[in-house]
Amino acid sequence: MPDSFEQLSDWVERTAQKAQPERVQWCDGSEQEWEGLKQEMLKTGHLHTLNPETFPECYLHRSHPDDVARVEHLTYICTPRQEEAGPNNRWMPPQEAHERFETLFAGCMKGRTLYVIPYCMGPLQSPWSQLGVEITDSPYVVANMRLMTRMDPVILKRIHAGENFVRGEHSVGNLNPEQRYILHFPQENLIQSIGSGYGGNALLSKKCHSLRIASWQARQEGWMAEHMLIVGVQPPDGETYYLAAAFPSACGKTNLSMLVPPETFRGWKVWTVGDDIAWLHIGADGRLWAVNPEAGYFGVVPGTNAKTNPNAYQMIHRQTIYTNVAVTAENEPWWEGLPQGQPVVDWQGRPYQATHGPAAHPNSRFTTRSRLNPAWSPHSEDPQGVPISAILFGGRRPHLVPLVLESKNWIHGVLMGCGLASETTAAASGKTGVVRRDPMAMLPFCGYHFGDYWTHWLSMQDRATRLPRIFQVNWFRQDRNGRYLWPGYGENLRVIQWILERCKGTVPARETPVGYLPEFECDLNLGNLDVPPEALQELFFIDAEAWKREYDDLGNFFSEYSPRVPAALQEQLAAIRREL
Ligand code: OXD
Ligand code: MN
Repeated sequence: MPDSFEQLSDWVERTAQKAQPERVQWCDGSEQEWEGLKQEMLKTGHLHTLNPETFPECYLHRSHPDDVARVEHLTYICTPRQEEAGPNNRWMPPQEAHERFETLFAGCMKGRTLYVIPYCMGPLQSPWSQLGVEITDSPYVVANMRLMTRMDPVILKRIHAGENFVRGEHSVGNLNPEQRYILHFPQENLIQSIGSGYGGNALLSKKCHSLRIASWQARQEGWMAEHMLIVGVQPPDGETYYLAAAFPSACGKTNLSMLVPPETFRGWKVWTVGDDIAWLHIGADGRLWAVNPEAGYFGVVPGTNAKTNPNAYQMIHRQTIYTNVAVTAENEPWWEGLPQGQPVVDWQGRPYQATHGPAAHPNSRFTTRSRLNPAWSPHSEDPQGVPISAILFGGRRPHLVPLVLESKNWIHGVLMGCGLASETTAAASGKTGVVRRDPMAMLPFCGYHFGDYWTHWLSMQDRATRLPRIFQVNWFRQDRNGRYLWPGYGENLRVIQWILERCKGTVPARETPVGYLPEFECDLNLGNLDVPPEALQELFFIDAEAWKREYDDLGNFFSEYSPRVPAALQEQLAAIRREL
């Protein structure tokens, strides 16, 4: 594993010898570099300028139609022993993985530029930040990494001084899905990715480094790398409380992290620290402190508008890279869920026809710097991060799970996280709308055996003295006719207010076998909310028979991870099952 500048140079040279690019360019994230890249991409058609009057410095990128989402079936954890990766991961022995990659990588950059991207995850001054270097032949990747990570000349100086870094080798290859692999070698601090230019497969700093490799390191070192947003909520009395929330992909993490308080919440403020990934360390005070390793957003575009997410909507009107959205006659980006405008060109660049399907791809994305978010928290740059008072688990559950549920203790909270399940979305290739188990929203991202991961979660009890409370939320419960029972978006602050009150110990709760519920008639702030009483009844209804089936199913799911499922979780599950 290289840990010095000489070793970095050697690695770049060796990689260049294999890939045979026309030239090598070291990147530093500067404006000048961006100017050059942009001109080049505009010339080659990798980028298209959008309306400079209404969308200044915004560009559109169209990806290959077969390359629009993460590919879980082609993503591997490559450890010497299969049991290290666990049934939650696809596994390949390291040697075989290296050989497959080398074959596809040989000569793959002929006629192209090889870019070297040194980057930092986490605030530059943070003791918890990590360095990485990605080699890629995609200028689109460089353009995105410039927004999503901290690219700074100081990184090479730190590598010179001997600091370790994660290596990433990436090529879009020939974009053939049959020759696509996303390979992780946690023991080698190495990622190899070929055949895709899509975000999660190609921006190696994100899912590959900050979750799959980092979760492995976190377990060795006693911290946590999680698929969680980080948000600060400041009631009018002044003190800001920070929450971390794990929701599966495309379930509203970005919306919740930049929520705008509804009218009734005058004087409340919401601060975004992160919208996708949290690194959680135990502070000197025994609490969990969170940093967001990223410096930008790679958010889902469809559904974003002035009502659902006013901050994001405002933010993506400048300095944004759009991927796979449609375009209007005014050359403005367009997507489903935008109440105004008409698409004339679809995400594939064809004249728009309703019979072709959605105008924007359901997984179309925006990339932009987090500092452009009007709710951006200056604590995002705090080297220590922010202290976490509550952890939320949520997903798309049309039935069963109430609007909010509090766990009884840490073990019960971990069980809640294990029981997380959600409808699949367009963020990954495959069928959408199918409920699947996605413990802690980490199914696609945990770099090792889930049994060991749950043990690691439980072990936080022995390491930290003031752990956050754990809650489960569900904004997506539906009535018999498939209509959502809860308005969601800004109104979710009502639920968060209850969560904060519970953290402060200022409201009682109703105990049920599956957790604590608010007395919605008196403890949940429902002022000026247009939700009929029957809907509220249903939102909090605990169907004991359905929960029994849920826990039976969770028990079956656990048996896939046996014998590594911690006994404490099995016992907790059995106890709830008995009580039900
Ligand atoms: C993402 C994802 O892009 O989870 O954040 O797929
Ligand atoms: Mn995500």
